[in-house]
Amino acid sequence: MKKHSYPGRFITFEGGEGVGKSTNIAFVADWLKEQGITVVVTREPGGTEIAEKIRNDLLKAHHSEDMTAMTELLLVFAARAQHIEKVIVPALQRGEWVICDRFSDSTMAYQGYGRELPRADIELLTGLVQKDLQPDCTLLLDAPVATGMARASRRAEQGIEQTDRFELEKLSFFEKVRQGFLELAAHSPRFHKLDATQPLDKVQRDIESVLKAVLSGDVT
Ligand code: Z5A
Repeated sequence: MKKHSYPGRFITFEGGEGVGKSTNIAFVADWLKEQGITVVVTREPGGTEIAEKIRNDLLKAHHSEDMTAMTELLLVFAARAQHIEKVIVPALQRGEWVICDRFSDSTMAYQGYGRELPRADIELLTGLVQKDLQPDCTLLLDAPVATGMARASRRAEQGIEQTDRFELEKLSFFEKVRQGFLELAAHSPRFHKLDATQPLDKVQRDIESVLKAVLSGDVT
């Protein structure tokens, strides 16, 4: 896929549950604003009214029937089509930086590696929905599955959080997802894999180095 030609930058955060995506996105948004950059923070699935409705159905733990893997895949892309056209591309056209919590690498990792849907189908849908849009830079926060799960459950104890449909999956599912992310990162120069088991301030110094490289044009 060729690079997009919009004046803004598109940065995505990827990784398993509880690795620190939301925490570090807040840090990145503040850091970029300090550099005088206008930032749009968004997430997938979601980011628009319609896409958030699709998210609710995707994450709802119990439906009266099972959701098939193909339905899940198509819902993810339906939400993404709306998100790209209504939020991501307009912001990039205005020259803003879009920081997105998950994007289509999550689809390849969860629906491709996790659910074992044909990767060629996912690539086909990616081309159809994204056209020439791909992230300029993807920060993969990597940690053992158990570490992310422990963090997420500690966070859940502190607030009111409902278990979502993915959280009902077995450990082996999340191991396949992690492996998927690692394989994607190994084959694409836009990925920056960061060790998310480090103390938060060290993870943030690592993220800062990547962002400085993006700003100076050394990356992408
Ligand atoms: N999904 C899919 O299947 N296909 C797709 O295409 C897309 C998504 C786009 C919703 O994702 C689900 O959608 C997701 C995959 C699927 N399901 N799963 N699993 P989500 O992003 O909304 O949910 P999530 O992945 O479960 O994210 P999360 O639990 O919100 O985790 P996080 O944002 O990465 O972590 P956090 O909230 O920033 O941090 C967790 C806790 O750890 C928190 O208390 C922090 O203070 C703490 N923390 C963070 N960093 C550190 C460090 N370095 N040290 C110690 N403690 C830390």
